Amino acid sequence: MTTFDQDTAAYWMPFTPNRAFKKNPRIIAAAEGMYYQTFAGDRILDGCAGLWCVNAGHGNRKINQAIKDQVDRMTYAPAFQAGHPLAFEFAERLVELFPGDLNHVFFTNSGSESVDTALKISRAYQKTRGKAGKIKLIGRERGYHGVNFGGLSVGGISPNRQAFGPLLPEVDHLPHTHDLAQNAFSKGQPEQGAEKADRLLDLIALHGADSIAAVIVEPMAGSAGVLIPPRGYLEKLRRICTDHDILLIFDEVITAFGRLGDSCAAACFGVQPDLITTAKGLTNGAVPMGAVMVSDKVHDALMTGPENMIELFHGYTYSGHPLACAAGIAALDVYREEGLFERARAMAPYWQTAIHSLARHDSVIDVRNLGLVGAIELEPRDGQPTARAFDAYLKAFEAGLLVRTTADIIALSPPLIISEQQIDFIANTLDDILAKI
Ligand code: PXG
Repeated sequence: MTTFDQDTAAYWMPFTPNRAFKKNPRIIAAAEGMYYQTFAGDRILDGCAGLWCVNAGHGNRKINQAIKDQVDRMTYAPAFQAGHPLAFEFAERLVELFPGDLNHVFFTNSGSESVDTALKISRAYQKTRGKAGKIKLIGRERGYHGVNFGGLSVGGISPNRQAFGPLLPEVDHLPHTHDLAQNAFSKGQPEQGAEKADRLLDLIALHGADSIAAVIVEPMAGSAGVLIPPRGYLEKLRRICTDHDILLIFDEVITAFGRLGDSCAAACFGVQPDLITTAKGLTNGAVPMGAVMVSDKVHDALMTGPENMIELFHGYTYSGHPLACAAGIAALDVYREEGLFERARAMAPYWQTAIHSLARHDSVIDVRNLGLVGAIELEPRDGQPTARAFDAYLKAFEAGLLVRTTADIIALSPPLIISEQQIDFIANTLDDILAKI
């Protein structure tokens, strides 16, 4: 196909204003390395690593080859009551990469499924050790944990929730940590706000620790517009959870696999959760897959009862799918061989300087960054929330740069293979656009 002349009516696009999009579709024809290509032959620099997933860049040869080889060997093996070698191999490789005693892996097919799996494992854990009353799940305002009912219930982005109630009962939320009055234009982790973790103590006082199974947070919130944890905040959450016998789940669908310059945010911040949810960079986005990393404590508590009985009545037809495992093992090889986590860490200071140069524009009310993540928050236009950022999005696309916007925030998360020149291109392109909007 060298042009796009398809009828667009049948495809109901996710998280997209369908009617507006179909009047003016933006269609991507191909992708390689840092770039997309349109049918007109224009190159577009990918400022978002797909949707935060293509950490090693598009079309990595080694990952593609691994998938092709596996296609010829076996494209499916039953996930229940039988296995295939790649799922075991991939799990072993993942365990090596994650810190502490996260020594067990439950495979899913997406971030949303990883989250619902982690929430279910948390409740099952509490029940199996005789704490059947510990059922409440605590999320956070502005949290994004995917779109299934569990993740939606602990999530805190109101438009995502409003049409779909009632959601899960027995859920409560911590306040978010975003505080422009105190922390605007912070470089890296903001200084102020660790005490927001103390609100968990209020929820414990309100509900009783005996009723709470788990707390789930994104260590760095991505979808809600890149909210960087204040210094000391995650450490405090960990301490409170430990003190009150509550599981701590880090949702690392975005932050795992190098985004912050380490294997995951838990390693980056030196804070050890009991479970970690992942997806996206797990396979470099090449084949859909998610994985929940589970600690010895939680896993071992569930490995009880008669040995011929299923320990956890949960799983998916495509858990540990052979093509996804092949892609994932190759992705881990590429991350290691190309030193991409270290590369992200090494590039982070250059990235920080480049994107903070955009602070000079009047419409910019905050610039924030961590690892290879950045956000530029714009003053909303009077009576037209989101319009200014979407204008920037469209102008950037025309100028050959793909960014993400959420509300009036431009979010950036390029593939970890980005060069200094390409960082300059992002900063210069946005600089021109911000001068005009
Ligand atoms: N948890 C977190 C923290 C996420 O960021 C999910 C769960 C759900 O993953 P799935 O694979 O079910 O989509 C996500 C997904 C964006 C953007 O641009 C972010 C996500 C997805 C699409 C776009 O901010 N995060």
